[in-house]
Amino acid sequence: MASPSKRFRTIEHHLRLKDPMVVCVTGAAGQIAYSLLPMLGRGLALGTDQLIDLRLLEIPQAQGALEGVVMELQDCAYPLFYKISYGSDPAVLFKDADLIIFLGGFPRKAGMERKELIGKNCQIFKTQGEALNLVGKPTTKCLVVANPANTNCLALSTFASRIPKENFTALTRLDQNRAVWQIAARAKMNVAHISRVIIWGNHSSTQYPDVNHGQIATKVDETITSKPIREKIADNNWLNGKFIADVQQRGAAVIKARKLSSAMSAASAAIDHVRDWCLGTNGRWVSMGVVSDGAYGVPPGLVFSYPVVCENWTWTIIRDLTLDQFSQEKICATARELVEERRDALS
Ligand SMILES: NC(=O)c1ccc[n+]([C@@H]2O[C@H](COP(=O)([O-])OP(=O)(O)OC[C@H]3O[C@@H](n4cnc5c(N)ncnc54)[C@H](O)[C@@H]3O)[C@@H](O)[C@H]2O)c1
Ligand SMILES: *[C@@H]1O[C@H](CO)[C@@H](O)[C@H](O)[C@H]1NC(C)=O
Ligand SMILES: *[C@@H]1O[C@H](CO)[C@@H](O)[C@H](O)[C@H]1NC(C)=O
Ligand SMILES: CC(=O)N[C@H]1CO[C@H](CO)[C@@H](O)[C@@H]1O
Repeated sequence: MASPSKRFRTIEHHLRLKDPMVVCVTGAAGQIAYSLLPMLGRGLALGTDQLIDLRLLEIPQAQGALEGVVMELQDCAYPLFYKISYGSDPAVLFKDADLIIFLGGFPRKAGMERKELIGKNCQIFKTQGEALNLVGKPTTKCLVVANPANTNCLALSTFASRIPKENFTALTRLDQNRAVWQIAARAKMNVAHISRVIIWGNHSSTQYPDVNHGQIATKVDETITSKPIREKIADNNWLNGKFIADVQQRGAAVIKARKLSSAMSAASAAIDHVRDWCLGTNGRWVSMGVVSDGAYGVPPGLVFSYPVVCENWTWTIIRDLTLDQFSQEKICATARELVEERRDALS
């Protein structure tokens, strides 16, 4: 029998692929895109049977660099890329898109005020939201990665009001993945054993990585049993202190070491996010920035990271978790910040 990789490149396999989905990536000449596009081409986000009509968006000044990226993508010869196009006009590239991954944004420069950064990015997401509203399908799904991700996502959905709010999500999966690795390392287990670790709130240093509902599975003889993370790790000082701070500050630690912001891990998390949204989580909890309906006391309309389960492009918030006072305070603080930011963004 042919190996899976052989089958993947045969004409017989190719003839059975699903009709192309239109997938657009913005900021396509940037760092994250450079790691993300090969994963997309290998079918890690939408499945190895899903053809992709790929559209790449960049600002006019970056079209030269983007051409180079396109040449390399052609040279990867991914059978799943049915077509590759690129340009600088969102009204052309967003037309009939099924999925748009927003990586493009204005970077924070030294000495720049938070408000100025928010203003610059909201302008971008306003322009792109308006274009999407004109040419997008009502079923277009959007993932916002560019920072400030939660508020950019809110601005985008505000200006693309023809598309239901549930179709917009922001990335907090990177924070979840960071948290899960730390827990697994501490417990001397593989990450596959860890479940139900939650990221609440903003993708920033006020996010709250919550292990109170988390489990660690162990296999004893032939049976798999789960224990609460708190019981297994048995170190509340670490869990309530250094663990939370390290996850919150991880982005800054990577910048300090690499002199560049996280890109490979952000790309990998974005792929995880899309795969789970599209193909479903099969009951697993994952964290996503989604529009709040007031769940857990978060002001409605904010894009807030919640624990969700997904199936076939729909997400559902996990409800009725019991939150202790520590958790409530942390969730409240991150929500308060996002309310402020919404005010700045929409003013
Ligand atoms: N949510 C997360 O977990 C997470 C993690 C890491 C990085 N990020 C954010 O993701 C974004 C991308 O990061 P990166 O390292 O790839 O940055 P980068 O600077 O390498 O790439 C960004 C690209 O976006 C392009 N761009 C700017 N404005 C645009 C516009 N209006 N339309 C289309 N493209 C535009 C730029 O030309 C640039 O090529 C940043 O905002 C970063 O802060 C988010
Ligand atoms: C929310 O997170 C973003 C990063 O995505 C950050 O730029 C912003 O300052 C945070 N907001 C607040 C109010 O802290
Ligand atoms: C997924 O949802 C779409 C749109 O609602 C529907 O057409 C499709 O049949 C669903 N697929 C599965 C496998 O449930
Ligand atoms: C994920 C999600 O909720 N998707 C919705 C997107 O919008 C369409 C309507 O246009 C809904 O049917 C989907 O459920």
